[in-house]
Amino acid sequence: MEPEPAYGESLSYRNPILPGFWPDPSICRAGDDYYLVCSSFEYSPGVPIFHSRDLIGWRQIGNVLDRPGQLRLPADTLASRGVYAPTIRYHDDRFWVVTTNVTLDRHLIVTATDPAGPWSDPVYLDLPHVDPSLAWDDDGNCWMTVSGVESYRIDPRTGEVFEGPVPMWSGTGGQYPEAPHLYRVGDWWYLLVSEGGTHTGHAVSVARARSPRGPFQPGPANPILTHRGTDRPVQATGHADMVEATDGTWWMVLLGIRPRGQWPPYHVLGRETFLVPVRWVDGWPVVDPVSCGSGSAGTGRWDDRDDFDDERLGAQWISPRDRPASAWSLTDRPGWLTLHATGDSLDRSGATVVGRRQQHHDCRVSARVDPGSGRAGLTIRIDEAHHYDLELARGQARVIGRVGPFRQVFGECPVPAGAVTVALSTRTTDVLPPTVTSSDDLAQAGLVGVTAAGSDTIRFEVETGDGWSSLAELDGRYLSTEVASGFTGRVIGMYVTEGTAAFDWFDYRPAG
Ligand code: 6LW
Repeated sequence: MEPEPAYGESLSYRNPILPGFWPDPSICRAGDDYYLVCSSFEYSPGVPIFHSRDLIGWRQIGNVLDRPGQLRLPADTLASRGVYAPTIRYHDDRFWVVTTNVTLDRHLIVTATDPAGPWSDPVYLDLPHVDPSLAWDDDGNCWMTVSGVESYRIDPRTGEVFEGPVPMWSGTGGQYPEAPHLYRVGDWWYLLVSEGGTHTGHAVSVARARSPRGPFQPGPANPILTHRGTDRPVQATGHADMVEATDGTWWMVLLGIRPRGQWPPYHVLGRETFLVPVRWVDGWPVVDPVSCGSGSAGTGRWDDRDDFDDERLGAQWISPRDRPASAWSLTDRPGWLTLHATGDSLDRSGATVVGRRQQHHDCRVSARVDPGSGRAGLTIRIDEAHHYDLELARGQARVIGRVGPFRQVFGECPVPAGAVTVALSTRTTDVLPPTVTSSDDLAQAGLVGVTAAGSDTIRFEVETGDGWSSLAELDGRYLSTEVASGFTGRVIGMYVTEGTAAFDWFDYRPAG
């Protein structure tokens, strides 16, 4: 007989279950199906939604906020503002998502009978705080909990507020008590709260009460999950939600980061989604620390080639701020994604960018691009002030780096007219290779951006007809959240900043 899997380290799945910038996960179950949503910030469409049958393999089935009537992210929306921390619940034969557009300073609720969409127009609630969640009691009352932590009794269909704020429980004293979720388990109402901030102090704590109104009694072993002060490879664990599986076991999804380099560590993939089993001990949830399993890539298959042959743009494609319908087309040139310039610089919001998340520390992206008579290429970005671009314009390819106030051209070469194939690859090392003991060795090994803390290198290549030419290798740490600040991670995109360009295909491949 197969031994029962032990909790934690030896589970047969690999974390993160969603690698890349998919933070603030919320999960629900409807029959045998699980659904998960994440924050999307200044990117549209908003609130990516995933489906799974086993909690481990996830597939994006759409985006909850995918039309202007549901989401507006004007060009002046700041990076890392926009849509925060959604919650998804299944209740009364329908799906409910509540979230906050912090740019509008409003919470909103949308519903759907099919989680792949369409989702309804929003009902807005002008209540304070972030991280709204919904729970229904036996009397049919709907409680919206928010950071703080407090709750409001509302009508989720109209947005009417009947009662509140009702103070709940604010954790054990850590900063930013947030991400509250209420669960009915047996005769108790459990309140899960995150505290300590969403970076390395992050923690998850629990309290319970006989009624959603409280009084809440803290658990005996808070925080029930934190990696603060440890050398675990996954850090900043928190912002958790729980679900009861079909077999009666309980599971927690949460965010974490995978910092690289020894000191100070930095992370580039944003806050990612992890899964851990929950045990119930003496009436309280217990979780073990989060590990990555045997590899750093998630269990899912994330390699992805888009030939732009479909009628609809895939759900993985996101754009900073609103993406006007006039900015892109799959029909102007059939089999190609055509992009029209809406702004003339990637240094300012408003430019046309269609991208996807970088999900693996080591990956390779290639694309075939016809810049026409304009200016277009591939960009890897955190925000408008932190991006590296491989740009094609008037028979030249060049690499441009923008970091904070600095902007520089790093490499240039002529390219043939018409469509050109370009590539961008990322390569990381946690520590120095053993053969490298001096800065001369570094130069010999062709390693850039390497210090005693390890490396993160982004390489840009172009296919000129005579094979691949390397244009530049840049240090990736400047495209990290620690440098750029904010809540997001890297996105790799196709862009145009002058005229009209067309992309025949885009290929994303985890390396190794
Ligand atoms: C979110 C807060 C947090 O509202 O980060 O991780 C904020 N926790 O709960 C943005 O994602």
